[in-house]
Amino acid sequence: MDRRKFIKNTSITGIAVASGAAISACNSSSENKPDVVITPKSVDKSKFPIAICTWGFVDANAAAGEALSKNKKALDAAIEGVAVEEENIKNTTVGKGGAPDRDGNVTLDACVMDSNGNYGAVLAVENITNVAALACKVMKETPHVMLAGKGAEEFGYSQGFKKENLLTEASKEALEKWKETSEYKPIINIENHDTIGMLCIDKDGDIAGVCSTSGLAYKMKGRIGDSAIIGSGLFVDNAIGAAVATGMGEEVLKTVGSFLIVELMRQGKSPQEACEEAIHRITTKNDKYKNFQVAYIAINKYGETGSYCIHEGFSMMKYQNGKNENIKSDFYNKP
Ligand code: SD4
Repeated sequence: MDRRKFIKNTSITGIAVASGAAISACNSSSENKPDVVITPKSVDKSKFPIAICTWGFVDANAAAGEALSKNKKALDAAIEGVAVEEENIKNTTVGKGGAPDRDGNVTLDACVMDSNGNYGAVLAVENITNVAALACKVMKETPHVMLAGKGAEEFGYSQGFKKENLLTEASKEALEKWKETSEYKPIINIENHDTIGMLCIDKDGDIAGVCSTSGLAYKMKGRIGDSAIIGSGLFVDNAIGAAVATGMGEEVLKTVGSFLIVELMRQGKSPQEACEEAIHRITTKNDKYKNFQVAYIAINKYGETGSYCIHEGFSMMKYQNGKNENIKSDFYNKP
């Protein structure tokens, strides 16, 4: 059987040709470079479960890790973890208490991807806190993958989500203060936490991910960032790995960063190398990179992880073997 046919006949769960502890590329010289395919036997499941998330969201990552330890599936655990920050009104970058757009509307973007490559997203949703769970409902209960604005909100109520005012007094005051200058200049490493992106591998070795945000503070009404967009804010391929982004969404969107990282891992790069290349893709194309932050985290099928960002100050949480650690990320912009 020739190689092309072999790949074609291979099931998506992955019969495989890779071996050893790292994903290796089948970089034959033929014009038809096959995908990396991983044999379930080469994955050491004793390393699992693992939960990683952007920034120092200790409680959110612990919640996901504990859910995974109780045998929850990767996506359910990630949604549970992210909900901790969506409900935290002190967090002005995610969910309830998130900073509004310049007209005072709190609009949330979120998406989920499961281990079968399914995707669901909601964009610019108002008055609903748990938008990652809502994105999951879009994935499971509708014939679509994305719902935006009022349609997403109404669908949420039909699914039992409650209507809440997401704009806190503190956010209102901060907006009034911002209006004194109305200078739109997204802050690098705002509050040292930001959009929450979470990637989980469950005990079975299956990968899923979630991304949830209130977007950039004082954005224009109607602005959508990367977080809910497949391939940009989040991408999961259960045969290879997953990646998730935080930071200046416009830059992530222009380089389709999370998809890029997963494809680089497919070609044999480690999660760390892939995150670095995705950041370099931005810094080489945009000489204004000193003015904004972008950060990525990634995990591969073996449970290896990586993270990289433009500016110092980003970190990743990692839960494994009952330990929940904050890991500082390496960064591009060094003096
Ligand atoms: C966005 N990436 O809407 C999100 C927001 C974020 O740091 O992560 N800010 O562009």
